[in-house]
Amino acid sequence: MTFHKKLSVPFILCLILIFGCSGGKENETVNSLPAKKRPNIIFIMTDDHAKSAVSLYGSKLIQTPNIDRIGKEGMVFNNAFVTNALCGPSRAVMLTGKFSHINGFRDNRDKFDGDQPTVIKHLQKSGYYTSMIGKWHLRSVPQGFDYWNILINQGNYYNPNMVEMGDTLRREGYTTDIITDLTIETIDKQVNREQPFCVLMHQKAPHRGWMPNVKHLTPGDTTRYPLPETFYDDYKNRSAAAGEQDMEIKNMFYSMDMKLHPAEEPGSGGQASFDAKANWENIYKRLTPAQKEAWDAYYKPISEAFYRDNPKGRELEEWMYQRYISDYLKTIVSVDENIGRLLDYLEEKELLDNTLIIYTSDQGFFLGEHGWYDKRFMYEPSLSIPLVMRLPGLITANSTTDVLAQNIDFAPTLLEIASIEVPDDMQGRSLKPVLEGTSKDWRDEIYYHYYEYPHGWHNVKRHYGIRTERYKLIHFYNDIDAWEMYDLENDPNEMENLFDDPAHTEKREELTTRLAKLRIAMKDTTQLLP
Ligand code: SGN
Ligand code: CA
Repeated sequence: MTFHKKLSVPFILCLILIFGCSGGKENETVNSLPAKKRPNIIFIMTDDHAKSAVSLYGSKLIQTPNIDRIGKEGMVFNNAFVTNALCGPSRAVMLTGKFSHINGFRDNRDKFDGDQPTVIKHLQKSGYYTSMIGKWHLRSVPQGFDYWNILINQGNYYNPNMVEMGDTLRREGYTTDIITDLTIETIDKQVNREQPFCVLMHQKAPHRGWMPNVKHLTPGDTTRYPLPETFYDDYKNRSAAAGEQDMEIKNMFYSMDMKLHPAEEPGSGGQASFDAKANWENIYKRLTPAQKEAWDAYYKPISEAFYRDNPKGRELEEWMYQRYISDYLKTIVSVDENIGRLLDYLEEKELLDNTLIIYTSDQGFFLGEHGWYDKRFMYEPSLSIPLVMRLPGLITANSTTDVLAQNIDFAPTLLEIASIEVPDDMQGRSLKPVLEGTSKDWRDEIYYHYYEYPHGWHNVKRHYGIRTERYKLIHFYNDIDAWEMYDLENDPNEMENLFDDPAHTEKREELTTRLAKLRIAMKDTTQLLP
């Protein structure tokens, strides 16, 4: 990796304020365990990685041997979910252990109130060296980190500008590799210290744009991926919310999504006012001459064949699906190989025995289910996240769990594993007893609330809901008042809304009452009016 140009020096004042008062905490502990006995923490989070694209969950699309290794040497969570399937909100939940309506970050327009307590601040205060590398997306300056180096906003797949403690640098290379390099460098500086470390490694991949590393682009590649059963969904038997979204693959952008050149833009891409072509030109311009050459060698023949063959109707839709999935998965190949590189490094430095490693994603993603890409809905593909954790001594290898876990649980889990008392106002629960195999009375329902409407991308209406082991109830509100209920055992693809089915009246009443109670218990007083 080479660093070139120093572009600007923003945030300096904030840094002086933040870092000027956060030093000198190295050997402080707030509990009986000496700091060095406490495990290090590596929290790896990707952006938009669907469970269906992880081989240990039985993916039909990809092999992810290194993510699988974390799971096989630790615990696999089969039922892990988010509270709000959008990037910024998920990150705010992870940091605070509180729902969006409490931490104040409801949708991607919000600015995270960094003055509030976070798991990172607690870890730092108790003696951990804390660091954050990669996608931040919370719009305020990171607080509570001894070191941070973040992408600006969504960041770029190639040659990203990154803000390192306030200084912006353009780094040359592929971002997934760069974030991993920086993580390893950060850990390497901590290896011989008594102080435990906690690093958040937040990859941009596999977020939209889906730009693979050129080394994974083999011209002439003809791999075909299976279409999901529900690809040609007609959205009947559901509320209007499912039909009125703007996240159908057939409307994707021809330029930035399909990588066609030259590209007309027949679809809305989820946001008709967005100038996709100009955006794509700016992204392409950032590539080095060598990257452009390898890029064009792969994508130019694809464009030429597309315009020559001029597919229409279902042939076009399926072509778009294949194009999308092919690039999406290639970005995950890089994620996985970099995790392998990180694991090898940890093994070489003998850090594997005393480091908690977590792999997860900020939410799930639609990979063609219902004809969609993106997330937001409380439906299974976006509500669910991959989640694996590894810490020998605490977690028995090859263990799995079906408990209903949620990203709200990450903060209390890290605290309890670091022997720090979990503050009463955190709304999640520590998963430590689950990891140890001693949990009793685990929750039997989870709560969800999505807010980014009518502004923002993809036109998904506001909604909240409850999911139990078997059932799900969702209320869409704002400019609609519609309910959906699913039996996940008989209808795992969520195609039959049972809300008005007389045979399910009793279940509907039960879930409606439970959801109302859950809203009160979670202190969600959001107005449900337009
Ligand atoms: C971008 C994407 C959207 C995506 C949001 C939120 N458009 O705006 O498709 O839903 O991010 O994603 S893009 O054309 O600019 O890529 S999130 O993961 O950050 O919440
Ligand atoms: Ca995301």
